Amino acid sequence: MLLQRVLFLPLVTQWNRHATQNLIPRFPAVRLTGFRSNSSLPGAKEQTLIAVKPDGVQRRLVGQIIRRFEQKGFKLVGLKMLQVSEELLSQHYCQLTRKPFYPSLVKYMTSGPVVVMVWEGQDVVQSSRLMVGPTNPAAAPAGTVRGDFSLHVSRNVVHASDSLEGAQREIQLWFQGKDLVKWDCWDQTLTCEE
Ligand code: DAT
Ligand code: MG
Repeated sequence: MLLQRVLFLPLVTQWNRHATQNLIPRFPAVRLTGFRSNSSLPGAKEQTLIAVKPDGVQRRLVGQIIRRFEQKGFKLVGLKMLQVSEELLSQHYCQLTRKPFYPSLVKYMTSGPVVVMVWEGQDVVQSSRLMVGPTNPAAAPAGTVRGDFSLHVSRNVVHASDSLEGAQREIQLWFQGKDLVKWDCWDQTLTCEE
């Protein structure tokens, strides 16, 4: 019992402080003590672009995909739903525009809305590629999004940036800086060692 109090009381107190701060935004922000930031870790502030493609949205997979990234411990800092234009798509897939499958890729990606997100966290670019799985779902292991939810490369449910540079480029393409939210996850010291 004593151990429980020692372990959990500071956490609950910390949560209450954050909850109170969020619920009463008109109060001046108070610098919270005892809540260590892990932002100095290399890769800790990495961000990546994840998009649920039109087939994923139509199949109501958005929630399940978000859940996987939340469960892993990543932080959602941007989210929107939109109908993609061919212009935006051609910038997003600028390296693929000469591929023979590009016209059908455009048709598929503009066939309905997409849900685009920016996730942040330690090594999020590489980790999310592993979570999403290889481009061809036939080669994607069970447990990956593509392995669990898709059959064919032309309908592979989700996009994930493939490199840090690619992620930065794609995030700037899809989001304005003001649309990304800076916030502290109260449990960040539980998901990552300082
Ligand atoms: P990834 O989405 O894994 O980064 P990519 O960037 O090479 O893969 O290709 C972008 C998308 O283009 C991919 O998710 C699905 C589509 N695509 C790629 N290769 C294809 C192919 N051979 N036939 C049909 N669509 C393809
Ligand atoms: Mg790619």
